[in-house]
Amino acid sequence: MSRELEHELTDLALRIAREAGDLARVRRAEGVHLAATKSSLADIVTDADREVEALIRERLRAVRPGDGFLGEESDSEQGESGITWVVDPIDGTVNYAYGIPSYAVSIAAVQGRAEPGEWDALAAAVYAPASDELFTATRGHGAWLGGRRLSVTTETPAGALLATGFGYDPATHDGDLATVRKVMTIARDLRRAGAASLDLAFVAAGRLDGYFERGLKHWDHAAGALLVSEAGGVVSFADARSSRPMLIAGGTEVHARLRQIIENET
Ligand code: LIP
Repeated sequence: MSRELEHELTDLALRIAREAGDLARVRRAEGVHLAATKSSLADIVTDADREVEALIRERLRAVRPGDGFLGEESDSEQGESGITWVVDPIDGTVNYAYGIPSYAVSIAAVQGRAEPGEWDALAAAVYAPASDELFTATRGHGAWLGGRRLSVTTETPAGALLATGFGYDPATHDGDLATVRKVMTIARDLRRAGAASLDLAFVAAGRLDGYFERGLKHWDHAAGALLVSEAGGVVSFADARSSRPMLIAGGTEVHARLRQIIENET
């Protein structure tokens, strides 16, 4: 992969994420309409989710018609370039529907088989329209918030500020809360913001010391995971082959301590 192409992919992701985020912001102000529910009544999709993903897909196809596409709200497409775009048009959909300003457009370009642990993430953009913050990363060239280079935290003398999330299936909540109870032994406090891509962007920016969540979809974490690794952090999956793998992210020490607790909890 040429360095030039990786930077071109990041620039494309950046431009489209901003345009898509502006559309999401306009639709939010106009009023959000529920389009459907998916895995449960709590797992919703709005008209804006679908419209924003269609815009992203159209913009990508116009510039790179041979690439694959894997998005939350539309059919996947293989492509023949070896590059796949992994897209969550509005990550934090429930927040978006309720008017809580913690949502983001998440766009990642990956090379190889479009499976976490098998793909090479090349470029990422996570755009938070409500705060007008655009996080980007290019493989081997760092993670950035605008012109500021990002770094994960390395010391947690008062304990780690951690974030997590819960799935849409109420039957999984007891087990996830049991994990929270065990993880709190190393935490100063816990945040639950409701958008994995922003939780990962905040780990990359040093606003969180670590993040863990079971059952995320590829599009929830593809871009944010590259932000964390390019900011000097570590992202891994415990129970990688289970139906609900546990994503763990943080600086080296926090990641290791989270992984040890989570792997020893069963
Ligand atoms: C959301 C994730 C969040 C998780 C929610 C949901 P969505 O993605 O970003 O971390 O806790 O349950 O999966 O559905 O808003 O794209």
